[in-house]
Amino acid sequence: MATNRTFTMVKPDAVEAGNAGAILKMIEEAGFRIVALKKTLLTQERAGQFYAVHAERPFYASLCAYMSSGPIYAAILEKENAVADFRTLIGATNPAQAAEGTIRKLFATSLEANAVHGSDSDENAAIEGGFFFSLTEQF
Ligand code: YYY
Ligand code: MG
Repeated sequence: MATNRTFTMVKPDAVEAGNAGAILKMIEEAGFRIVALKKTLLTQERAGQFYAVHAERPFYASLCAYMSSGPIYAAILEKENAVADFRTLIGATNPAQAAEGTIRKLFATSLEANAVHGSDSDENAAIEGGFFFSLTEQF
């Protein structure tokens, strides 16, 4: 069966709360293979580069401050239909609207501090994975 890849971050709120392990366990149990994984800290400038697509949005400055407020886990994941299936696993952006049993429903604390990132397309998954990992780290 053909597989493809997505990219995720366990965001600062979830790492701070000690939920990174539980979240990675849910991801593996949902059938995703961890291709690459690291714990790291974004500067505000790097967070701004990662979320550059949102630069004109009113929440951008706060989002960049939040995403650099503490360590994150960055990971590349592989599965059949990875991008769409991972968006289903994490739930809606706003945890108040996320379905029962989704990662954001279980672990997010607010719209901004929503526990995890998930890529929105195959193209962005490759770009975002490359933001954190060299090709020799992706196996
Ligand atoms: O892809 P996803 O993370 O579900 O949402 P995006 O619309 O790409 O927004 C990125 C990020 O920005 C979101 O996870 C939380 C934050 N955010 C916010 O703080 N306030 C909003 N009104 C929309 C998004
Ligand atoms: Mg998005």
